[in-house]
Amino acid sequence: MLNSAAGFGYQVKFVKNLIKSFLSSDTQFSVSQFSTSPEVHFYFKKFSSSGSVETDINRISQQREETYTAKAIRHVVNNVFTPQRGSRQNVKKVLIVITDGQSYDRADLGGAAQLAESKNIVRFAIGVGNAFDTPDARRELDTIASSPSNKHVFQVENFNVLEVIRQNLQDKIFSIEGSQSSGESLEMEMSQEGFSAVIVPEGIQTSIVGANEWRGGYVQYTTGGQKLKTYEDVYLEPDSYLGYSMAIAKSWYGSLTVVGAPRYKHRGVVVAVNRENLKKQKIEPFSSQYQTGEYFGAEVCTMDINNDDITELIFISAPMYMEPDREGRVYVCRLTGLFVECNFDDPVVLRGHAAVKGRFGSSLAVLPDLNSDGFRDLAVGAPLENNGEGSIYIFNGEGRGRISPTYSQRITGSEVQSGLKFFGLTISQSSFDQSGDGLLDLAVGSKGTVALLRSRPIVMVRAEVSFSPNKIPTQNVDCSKPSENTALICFTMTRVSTVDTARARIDYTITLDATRKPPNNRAYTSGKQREKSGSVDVDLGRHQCSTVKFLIEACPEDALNQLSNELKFTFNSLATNTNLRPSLAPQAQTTAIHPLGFEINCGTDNKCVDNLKLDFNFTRSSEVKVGIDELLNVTVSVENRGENSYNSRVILTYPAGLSYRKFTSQQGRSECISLDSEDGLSRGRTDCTIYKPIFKSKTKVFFIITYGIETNSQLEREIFVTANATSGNQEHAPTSELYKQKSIDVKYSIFLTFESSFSSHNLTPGMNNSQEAVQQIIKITNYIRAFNFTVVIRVPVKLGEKDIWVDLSSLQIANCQRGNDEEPLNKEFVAEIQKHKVVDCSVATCRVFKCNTFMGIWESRMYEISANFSSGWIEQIGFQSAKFLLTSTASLEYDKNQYIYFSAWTKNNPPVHKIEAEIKVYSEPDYIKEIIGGYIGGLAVTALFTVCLYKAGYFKSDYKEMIK
Ligand SMILES: [Ca+2]
Ligand SMILES: [Ca+2]
Ligand SMILES: [Ca+2]
Ligand SMILES: [Ca+2]
Repeated sequence: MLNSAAGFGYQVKFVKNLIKSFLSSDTQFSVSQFSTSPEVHFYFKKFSSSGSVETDINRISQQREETYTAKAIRHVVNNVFTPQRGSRQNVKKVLIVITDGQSYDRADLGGAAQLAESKNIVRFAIGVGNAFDTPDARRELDTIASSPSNKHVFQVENFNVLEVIRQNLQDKIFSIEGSQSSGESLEMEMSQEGFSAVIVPEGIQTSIVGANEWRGGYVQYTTGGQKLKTYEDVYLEPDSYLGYSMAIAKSWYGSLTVVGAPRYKHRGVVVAVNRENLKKQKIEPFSSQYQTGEYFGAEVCTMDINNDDITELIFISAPMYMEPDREGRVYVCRLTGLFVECNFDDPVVLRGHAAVKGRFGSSLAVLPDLNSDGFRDLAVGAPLENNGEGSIYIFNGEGRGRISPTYSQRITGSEVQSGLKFFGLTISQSSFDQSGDGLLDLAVGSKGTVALLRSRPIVMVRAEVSFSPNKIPTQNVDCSKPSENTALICFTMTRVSTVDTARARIDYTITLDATRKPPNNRAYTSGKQREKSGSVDVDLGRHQCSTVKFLIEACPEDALNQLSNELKFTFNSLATNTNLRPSLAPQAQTTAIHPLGFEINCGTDNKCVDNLKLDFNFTRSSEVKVGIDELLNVTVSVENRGENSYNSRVILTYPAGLSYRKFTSQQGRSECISLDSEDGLSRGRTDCTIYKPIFKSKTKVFFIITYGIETNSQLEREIFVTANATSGNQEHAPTSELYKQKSIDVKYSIFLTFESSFSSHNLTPGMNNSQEAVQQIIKITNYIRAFNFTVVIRVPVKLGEKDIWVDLSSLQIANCQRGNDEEPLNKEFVAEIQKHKVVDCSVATCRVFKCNTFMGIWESRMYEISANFSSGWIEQIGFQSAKFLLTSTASLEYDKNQYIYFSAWTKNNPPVHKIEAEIKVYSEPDYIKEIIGGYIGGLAVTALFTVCLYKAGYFKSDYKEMIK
């Protein structure tokens, strides 16, 4: 509708150009001019019959009357948009009103617009010049135009620039051409609707990838085709291609439409739209990762791995992502609640083979569970691999909502059929059994050909091993030879997927006692081998067995821990005439331990609780006499008062000075080995096994361990021995007695010899003033070991009331201390002396000298008693003429707790040595002195005695025999 106001020539030119731009399309035009009365210049019918109306338009002349816009609209609606005037059914009707907004029938504009609306006529109002200067004029344009007015009202400064809006108006008209409904989504045309589509609970959802200048989006329809919702993202840039790919993800909290826009900013983005509230999550790789042109989001797909109707994974492909050696990748994202987590920091990606071109990820399809492990699998197409031959990859879903990033299979186009091009360009989103074998098949598209790939049957193989006998005997066995056993190894193949026949060869290896490193294995086949291999052919449902004979070491040390025998097998499918070769289910256990245990007799609970009572003693020894005793016998007893005890042992420890000599079994079966202290500091250790391998219930052992004691051993004053009983049983009765420690005193042998001179003196009784010089030498020699001791010398000094010596104070012994004088026990000395002819400390008062000394081994020391006799004391004895002995003594004092005197015949008491002087009493004095000769004689005795010691082997420490 042209306004008859100013600028009419420009309006005519505008209309001509507008019509010209639609000439190639199926658009029809009618032109009217409005003033006081509207004038139709030509109807649709005329336009369609002539095809070009340029001449008609050139002939239009301006009316120059009043402006009645409402009246004109009503006229056009009622008289032009009618079938009689050539208006077609089921086409979009558009009314363009060019006006300056100054109509005389403004009050009726609303009604006129309503009338047009009721006939689904879309109205554009082009306001020219002053039309926007006044609010009334502006309102007039809004009233005329369809809503929203911002899309239907155009503004131009004046008529001569009408041309600038023509392109825009033309696009809008062009875009609504062919649409069924009016008044909305002018941007929907050219939308390429259906580029991708998904089925949703409400019906179907199709993408409109070209809508809004290729920003894209999607539309939701009911199954009946009624439009429900449209999703457009006005913030995306033009040419983003949102909707190029689309998938639905489901969670407990609702569902998402996952839509790819692979040309967004030339790198792509994926949008996850909440289907409830249309809230969106934008998914895009970090700027450090993305590549221009990678086509991120070219394909999206969602995977419910475990068939519980909840999506675990979302795959997003970027088929043009370039790596140095390959092209294309698929990002693996997880769905958490309604959030898509791609972890772009360290993304999980699926990749194909190295190839110059690959386009890996050009197609994605979630497959049924191909390998029958309970998890769905994924196919990814790479149609440009192998110079455009193409291939597809299979990735296996896994538990806990994951997918293995390593593909399980790659199928190239040439494997399927030679000459295929772009194999894997598409993969069918649903799989059915087309081959009729009950197994699902996979349709893969390539250029001009669809290939149907059959899936292989999946079978399961179970291995069983039984042993005969099923327990290794432990009771009353002959420990001199190994025991025999036979393993029966059986395999059973069962179907996992639908299949009637299947054959396979099983190659197996059994490793006996596999957890022990050779040569510690307790079982072996002939030739001491621990491994035995073989193979069997199996059919579906049938049991196939073979046997392996082997030996078990006789009475092994460890008869408690079972033999862990490992069976490994490999599966090699064999062809049958009807079926494809089977595959082994991935969950098949191809390695397993088949234990063989030892016989246990431990009651119904099969748990052995032993109750060991350990004790020991030192076998009649109350102390260790170093240098005297050569051996120490330790008697050990162990009793098992509970259930069978396994690998029972007794471990004794003993001090460094003892050395293991022998083991003597007294009762029961036991064996000991021992290791003496090597460094002289740590303790020696004796390790005894008791009834190896099983110390049965209610059994006892006794044995004696003999340790040698070296003469030069340096031991503590008290030594101790420990004994500890152990067993392999998990549990010991609480009343068990497993540990004992016992001590024994240690004494060191000592041995000394005494020698002294023998002197003879003649005295005349009654000559009180006569004197006789006396010199006695005592020599002490120390053998065996160095030690501290005291020599006690007792010298008679007084008989009755008379002094024996002239000057008592001069009686001294060098290096000795004088002690207290000791009174005799017997005061009646006359009769005693007359009877025994001896004057000693039993009848005389004696002076005591104590000589403390330390003497090394083989050292000697001499003490000298030197003084003058007086003769005045002799008279009181009543001798006229006689010979008697004046006897001093030398004895030893030492620490009796530490040392023991080596002398069996004195019961280990040290000797009391007598130092004797012979006194001869004559009626007449005799001055012959014999002192010197006597002294020499004494020394001769000493030398002889020493020679005797040597000859008897004293120096070999075997002097005990010699003394006897
Ligand atoms: Ca799931
Ligand atoms: Ca699977
Ligand atoms: Ca099939
Ligand atoms: Ca028990």
